[in-house]
Parts: sequence; C-alpha cells; structure tokens
Amino acid sequence: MLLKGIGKGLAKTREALRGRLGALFSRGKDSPETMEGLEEMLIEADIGVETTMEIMERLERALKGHENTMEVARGIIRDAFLDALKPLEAPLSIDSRPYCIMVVGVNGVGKTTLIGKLAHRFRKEGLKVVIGASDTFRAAAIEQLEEWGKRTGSEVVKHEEGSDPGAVAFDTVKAAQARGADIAIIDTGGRLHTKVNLMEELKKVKRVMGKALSGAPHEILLVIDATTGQNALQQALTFHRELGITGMAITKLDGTAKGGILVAIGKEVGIPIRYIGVGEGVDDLMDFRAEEFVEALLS
Ligand SMILES: Nc1nc2c(ncn2[C@@H]2O[C@H](COP(=O)(O)OP(=O)(O)OP(=O)(O)O)[C@@H](O)[C@H]2O)c(=O)[nH]1
Ligand SMILES: [Mg+2]
Repeated sequence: MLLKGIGKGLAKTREALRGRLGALFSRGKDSPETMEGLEEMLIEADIGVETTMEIMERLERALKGHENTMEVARGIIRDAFLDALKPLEAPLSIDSRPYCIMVVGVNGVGKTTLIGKLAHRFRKEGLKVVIGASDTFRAAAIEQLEEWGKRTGSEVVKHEEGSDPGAVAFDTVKAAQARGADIAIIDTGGRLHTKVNLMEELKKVKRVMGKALSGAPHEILLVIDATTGQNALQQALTFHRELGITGMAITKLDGTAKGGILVAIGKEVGIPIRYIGVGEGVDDLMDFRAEEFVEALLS
C-alpha cells in the first residue's frame, strides 16, 4: 500500500503531532494548558502563524463542551491541512515531446537525487530520458549525475567542469530532440557566490532552453528540503519571483518533524507540489496526494 512508504517516511512528523495531541488531551479538554499546548504544537510543526491562528479559532469554538475532544481536534487540524494542500495536488502531466524539466533549488536540497529518482521512474514507464549536467561548478556534481545516468539507463549530456551551464542545457534539449527522447531533465547548481548571480545564471539557462526548443522548459521544478523549516518558505517565494516556478518537490520528509511546512508553502506560494522525497533510495519518491499525505501525518 502506498501509505506504507509515505507513512514510514513521515513517521517523525506524525509521531511529533500524535504524541503531542495525546499528551495534551490526557490533561483534560479545553483547559488553558491544552489550548496553549495545541498552539505551540502547530507552530512547531511549521505550518505557519496564520494557519495556526485559523486552526486555533476553529478549535476554540469546537472544543467547548465537546465529548471526544481529541478526535474533534484531530478532525479540525486534518480539515485545515486539507484545505491548504488539496489545491496543490497536480501531478506532472507529460504533454509534449521531449518534455523539458529544469530542476532548481539551493545547495544540497536534493536536486540531483530527485533527478535520479525521476529518471528511474520515467524509465520504468518505458520513456527515454536525457539528463543535462548544467551544474558545472564542481566535477563531483557531473560525476554524481553520470552515476545516476548509468543506474537508470539514461543518457547524460555534459561539458567540462566550469563550462557554461546554458550551453549544456541547450545541448541537452537538442540531444533529446535528436534522439527522439521523451524527457529532458536539466540539473542545475545551487551554489554561487551571491544569490543574484545564481538567479541570473538560472534565468539564462531557462532562456537558452527556450531557444533550443520553443516552449521549453515545460516545467521549472523547485526542490525544497523540508528539514529547513521556515527557511524553505523564503526559498520558494524567492525562486518563484525570479524564475516563475511551475512545480515543487519537497524532499527529506523522512528525516524531519517539520512536514507541516507543506501547509505553509501551500498557503503562501500556491504552486503545485508534484513530488515528495521520503528517503535516499531510488524508489523513495512519491506523487504528492493531499489526502494521502494528511492521512500519513495524522493517522
Ligand atoms: N533522507 C533523505 N535524504 C535525501 C533525500 N533526497 C536527497 N537526500 C540526500 O541529500 C543529500 C544532498 O542531495 P543532492 O541530490 O546531492 O542535493 P543537490 O541539491 O543536488 O545538491 P547540490 O548539487 O550540492 O546543490 C544527499 O546526501 C542525498 O542522499 C530524501 O528525500 N531523504
Ligand atoms: Mg546536485
């Protein structure tokens, strides 16, 4: 069952929420301590202050004089999470060929790993994949991508270390066309000396892809590391403002109690969450499904 994988991945977040809820209500319903504890719990889950306040209002109204208070509280939290997350459920639809995906995100969030997982999944679906090593800043980055290429049976387009990321992206899109590939995925660097430079470089990669193939990139996928909490929200807002991202992937949900950050991102950024990453393995990638996610968090 799908829930098993995602449930395991989200164990930390779930335990944090469930443990807290249980402990709070063992003290008795709607006491001031319970309400305070609930608020603290929601803030710590990183769902954001605004959503926390909304939920607290709903909770205060509902919990007055109610019998099964923990169940009521859980229901209210679940509904609020679903309200925020359901609109973000929009799996990627591959509707042109080659479908060009540009993967962006700050240093170390899991871009290259995500690309490996994606390539693996597309290959399993019988699709032909070409990957471009536009993170040219380090030789190790190119090697890491080549490794994923070998593992997944995907062609990797690369230039030498330090070369122009845009040129690699251009060649990748052209190679995908020439080989009749279904998918082209561009890996980009997350590190540069200043943020301004990084964004300018990424804008150029985006532009150049459009020159290689009109309409490309079809997806600009921002990768966000869930363990970074509120900082993730800032990243999403910045990348969206600069590049116009079309989708997000949230990684490392297996290693954090901060799964609630998706709720905050949902409210404030409003871009579809395509995938979630719940581990380092090639299969630890799931489509984002709001119900499934909330169920795994609150079951
Ligand atoms: N636990 C866990 N680890 C992950 C996940 N995704 C990636 N990682 C790990 O995070 C680390 C960084 O991953 P990379 O894919 O190299 O990240 P990147 O964004 O390409 O990094 P740069 O190229 O340096 O910007 C690696 O050790 C990955 O194994 C995930 O979903 N869960
Ligand atoms: Mg990388």
